Amino acid sequence: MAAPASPAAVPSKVSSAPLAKADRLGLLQALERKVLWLSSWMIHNANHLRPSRDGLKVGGHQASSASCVTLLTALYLDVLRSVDRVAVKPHASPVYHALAYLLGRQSQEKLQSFRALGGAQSYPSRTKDGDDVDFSTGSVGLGVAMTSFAALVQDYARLKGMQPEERPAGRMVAVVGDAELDEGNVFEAMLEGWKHDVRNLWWVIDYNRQSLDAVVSDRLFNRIDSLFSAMGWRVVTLKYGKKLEAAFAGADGAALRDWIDACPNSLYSALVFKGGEGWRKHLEGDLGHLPGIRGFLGAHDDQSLHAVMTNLAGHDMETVLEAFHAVDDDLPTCFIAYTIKGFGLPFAGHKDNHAGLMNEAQMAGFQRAMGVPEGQEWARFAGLDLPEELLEAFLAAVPFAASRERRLVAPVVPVPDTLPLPQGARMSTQEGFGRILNDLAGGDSELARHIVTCSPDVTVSTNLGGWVNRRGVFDRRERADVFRDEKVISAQRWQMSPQGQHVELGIAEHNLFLLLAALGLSAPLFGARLLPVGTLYDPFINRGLDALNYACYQDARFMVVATPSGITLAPEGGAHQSIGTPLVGLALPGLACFEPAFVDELAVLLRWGFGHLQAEAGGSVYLRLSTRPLEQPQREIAPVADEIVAGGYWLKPPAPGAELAICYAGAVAPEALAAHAALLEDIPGAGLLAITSADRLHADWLTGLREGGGSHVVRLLAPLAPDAALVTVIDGHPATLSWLGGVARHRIHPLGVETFGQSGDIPDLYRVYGLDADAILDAAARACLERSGGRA
Ligand SMILES: Cc1ncc(C[n+]2csc(CCOP(=O)(O)OP(=O)(O)O)c2C)c(N)n1
Ligand SMILES: [Mg+2]
Repeated sequence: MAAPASPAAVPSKVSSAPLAKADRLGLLQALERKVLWLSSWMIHNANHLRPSRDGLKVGGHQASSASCVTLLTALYLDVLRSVDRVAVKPHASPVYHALAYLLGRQSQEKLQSFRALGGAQSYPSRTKDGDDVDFSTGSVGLGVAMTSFAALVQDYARLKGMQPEERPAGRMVAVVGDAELDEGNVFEAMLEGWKHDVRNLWWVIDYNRQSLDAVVSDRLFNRIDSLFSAMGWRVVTLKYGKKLEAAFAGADGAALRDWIDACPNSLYSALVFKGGEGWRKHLEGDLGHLPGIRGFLGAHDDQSLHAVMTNLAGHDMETVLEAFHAVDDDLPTCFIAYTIKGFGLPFAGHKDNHAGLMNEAQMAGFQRAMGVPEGQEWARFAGLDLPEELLEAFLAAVPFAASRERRLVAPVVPVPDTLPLPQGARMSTQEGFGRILNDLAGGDSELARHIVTCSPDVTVSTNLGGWVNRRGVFDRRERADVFRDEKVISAQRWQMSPQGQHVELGIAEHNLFLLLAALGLSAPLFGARLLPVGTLYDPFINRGLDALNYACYQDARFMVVATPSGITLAPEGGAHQSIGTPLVGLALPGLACFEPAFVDELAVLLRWGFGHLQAEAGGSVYLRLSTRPLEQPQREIAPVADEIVAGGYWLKPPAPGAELAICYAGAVAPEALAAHAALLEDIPGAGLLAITSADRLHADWLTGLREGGGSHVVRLLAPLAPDAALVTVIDGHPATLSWLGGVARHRIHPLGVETFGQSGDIPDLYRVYGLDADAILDAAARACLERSGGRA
């Protein structure tokens, strides 16, 4: 087996719980068997015993689960405390649920309906599972990285005194599949974690040297080991268990160790699958000339030889416990635990076992071996030869479960009725955003105290500079602003300290969304309410999209302010312009997407957003802003504030029975206004609809259709003639608004951007891409022609 470069010594020190060490170990080993049984049975039940109605394989991962039974049992039933927060590798979901079941936090019914509607989820889910999952996992690599950002957020809250004093720091723990380390996002997060000097972080790598398709390269882990060390992590390698170590201590044991160290991963895996006979043949062939090895082989029958040769540390409870308990500081620590995929199951080590399921006969054999009587498959202690009271008492005293309620609550931060409205005749929404935050930063409101901003190296260019000048950059330590101290004039004052309220990230957008996910869960995870606002360039939402999706899936609450957007960012060209992001906003659950045109609309939305982040049935918010300065309307916004939040209002109301309306979103407002003014000569009743949120309008429309009671968009369009035409226009994909034609069966002429952008100025680009006033008028003319029976 490929040996990591620098196996760390594992000091021995075991738990100081009242039970004697040996008793405790025995109990944990018994429960470990039970966890293996329950996780395997749960999957078997779902696939073989529950009637199938659709002919689909239900699935579940018996091999991936078996691989980390010891690690997870040790963690949950002995090592973790209730303040710790854990991301369990996705395919070990059954192990997690089995442990929760033993701890009385999961019902038998949910286990029986694993992967069925309402049952335990295939991959641990914070929102869909009822048994206290800390971090959802599923898309590999994300849960791992999430723990690093959670560690950062814990420090942010602690250093600001936002957590109760007496609450100790928890450990953020990821149980990681080794192939998860192929995901680049893990390393992006490691680098960012190093910059922020994160603490209390444990990554426990289930090093079974198998991924989905294959056995991993022997040379890989030498690299990975050194990567962790280079980032300042402690690396603890758990390679061999006690039985193997004892064999190594025997006669010619060093040769045995050398043999197994040098054994290629593929051969080791194949021999694990083949069993005792295979081991014997290879050891006789390679080391049979050594008397000590001959003695060793003679002393073991095939079964016990197999047990010794597969005694890797990740399956040796005693070794695992020693390693975990030996760490008593807050240095980020990576445990590389050698394991066998499918350990204890018939397909252990087989390279194709990822999706493998035991068949009926194999399961029957496994059940006999586990000593679980028929009919008692779900019984918590059946087949364990320890008294039930002892097991119950042990489980009742598990430190992790000491606090019944691990999900914390934090009081809602009051939001004022209105936010300050920046004054100015011409302004972009981006500038308006920066000025509103700057204004908040200058005050002393509760709201401002709970806002935390973050940005992936675009803080200044997304207009957060004013806020950061006033509120400072977060850092574990006070750091001087050297440029300022040296009297070098700069508009940016970046004072770094634990009081800072801005987290500056490197460019990786993926990290931004993971940080927002962690910040956005700080109330339930750490009991500290934070109102996170993250800024980035709109096109780069796609760069971090899986992490954004992940954040929303967990119901983390945050605001994304994406600016600049669209081809309105004209000189920057196609690589910096966004087309499809409004559709992302429309399609992503849990994220209310808005595209205001004017700063007074933005102020309404920001205010509402801070409430929405905190509302029970609320969610996250995405504001798609622009750098294009627009003439600001001088008006009282309050009368339309609710409509702005609902997604749209008539900027120029249509006459009853009007035959045409222009519906626009965002920065194309001047073109829509100009076209509308020109149209009024021919179509005096034409309306101009400001769409502030296609997303909210659309969602509300569908709800209305399903549940009756109408919807905002139906009411908005009601004054128009039944055969009226709509010309929609957005600096984004036209499908964002084209659905409006279906609301009241109006004829629709959607304008927007369908091909990649390029450099230019706004007049040129809007002309080329068909968003200017002429394009809108052309579309309106075609619509009128259609209505009069002419051909477009
Ligand atoms: C982002 C992502 N890509 C692909 C998959 C499909 N997938 C599921 S498991 C897996 C291999 C996991 O291997 P490893 O992390 O080593 O887990 P284990 O061996 O413990 O099962 C893959 C590719 C996924 N879940 N997420
Ligand atoms: Mg693996």
